[in-house]
Amino acid sequence: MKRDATPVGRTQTPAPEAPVADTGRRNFLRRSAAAVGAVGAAGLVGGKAFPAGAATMAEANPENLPPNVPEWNKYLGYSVDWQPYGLPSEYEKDVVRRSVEWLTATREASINFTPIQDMHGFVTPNGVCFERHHGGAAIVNPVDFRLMINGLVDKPLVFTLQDLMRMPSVSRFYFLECAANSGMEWRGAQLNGVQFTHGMIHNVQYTGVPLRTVLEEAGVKPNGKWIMAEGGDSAGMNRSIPMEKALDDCMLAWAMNGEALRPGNGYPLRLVVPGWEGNMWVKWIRRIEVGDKPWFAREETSKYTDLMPNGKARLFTWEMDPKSVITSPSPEKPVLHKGLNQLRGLAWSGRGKVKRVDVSLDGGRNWQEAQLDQPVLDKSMVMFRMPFEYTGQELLMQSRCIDEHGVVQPTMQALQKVRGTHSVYHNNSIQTWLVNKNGEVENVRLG
Ligand SMILES: Nc1nc2c(c(=O)[nH]1)N[C@H]1C(S)=C(S)[C@@H](COP(=O)(O)O)O[C@H]1N2
Ligand SMILES: [Mo]
Repeated sequence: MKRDATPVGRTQTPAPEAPVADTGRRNFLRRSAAAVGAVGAAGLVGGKAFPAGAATMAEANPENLPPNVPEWNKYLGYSVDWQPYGLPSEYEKDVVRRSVEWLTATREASINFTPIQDMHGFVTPNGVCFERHHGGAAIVNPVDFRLMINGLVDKPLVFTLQDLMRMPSVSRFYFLECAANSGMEWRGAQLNGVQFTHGMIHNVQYTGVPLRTVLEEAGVKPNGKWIMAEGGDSAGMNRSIPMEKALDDCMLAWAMNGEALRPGNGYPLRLVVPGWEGNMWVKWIRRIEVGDKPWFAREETSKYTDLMPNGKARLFTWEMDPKSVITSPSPEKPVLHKGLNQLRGLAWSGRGKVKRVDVSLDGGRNWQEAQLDQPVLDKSMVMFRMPFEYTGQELLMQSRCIDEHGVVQPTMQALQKVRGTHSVYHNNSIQTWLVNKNGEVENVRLG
């Protein structure tokens, strides 16, 4: 009998589209029957429920199932020359970066999001690390690349990439979170997908030279208290960084996860500013100037400042506070089975190590301690896991991160008491997922 050659399974899953912001959505009222009904339809995108899970629910081809010998078991496979640079399985084609059309005016000064719902551990694969560009991704020929150090130094220097690579290097895992991550959610539950609410983050192993080594080579003058890092892209994006941080744990990195940086993430060289907002991690870096005061660049005055309730803007809010999110279940990862399931999520703190992650299944009334994957590293993501029982009841899932300094991830209500309602950046509040009676998961705000 001739079989259909089309593989069954993920290839039939429709490609997910960008989510629709429903600004009219009401905050979800705790456990009220009317409210539960009201949120039921809100997660629909173009008439389709948010994608994931469809794959698992697709029907298997019985001819491939035991006791039959499956198709791939019968024929010679591909040669070793088939993929000089390896790509994921065709059945993983939904694990991709996605963007939101209406979020930015152009496609060059824009952002895409990491599919964190599909991360199985704390390492983000290079091909799905989100990218944020202010003037498009620059394509730099490493032969023509130079890094210049000038300003308040004993000897201004110009380095080639090879010069830098000859210096003593280190490899370290760090998360990079854009300060705007979860920025839409200040206004209530907005985007129905964890990729979109929390996906402006990645966690990779960087290899490079400590910035301290390079600055010492140039010799910082006693009045050199700040550096200005400048990018070599069309935006020439630049930021001021205090000398203390520059000499502490900053790196000039040429590699991520053991290979050269990807062009979109700053090839051939980027600044790594552990724990601090992503904007400061200047990509395609071409110049570092040493000065005695900050530059008050566009990205630290007009942007990346926080408007407080008194009408004044906070400047220089560098550290990323403790934060966590459950990545499965999530709107993209519905609960498909009654009985025992495994929950997983990601946690991080720009202030140091994650000490503990608590999980609640009832909207924050009761908390249990989740299990943390090892190793737990400084200013790196941690994956947390917890088994849970699903019997078809509604659940209100939350996670909260506590870091080694005892700083606890706040509720949005607590955060707004301090920050007011005019912020865009630095939303580290607790996320709530409503798991409904069908196992579908919805982004909700507890009122
Ligand atoms: N030169 C340059 N550096 C840059 C940017 C940029 O547009 N140009 N974007 C910044 C912002 S806002 C963020 S969040 C991070 C994103 O890093 P990624 O693209 O590797 O995710 O890079 C930062 N460094
Ligand atoms: Mo950013």
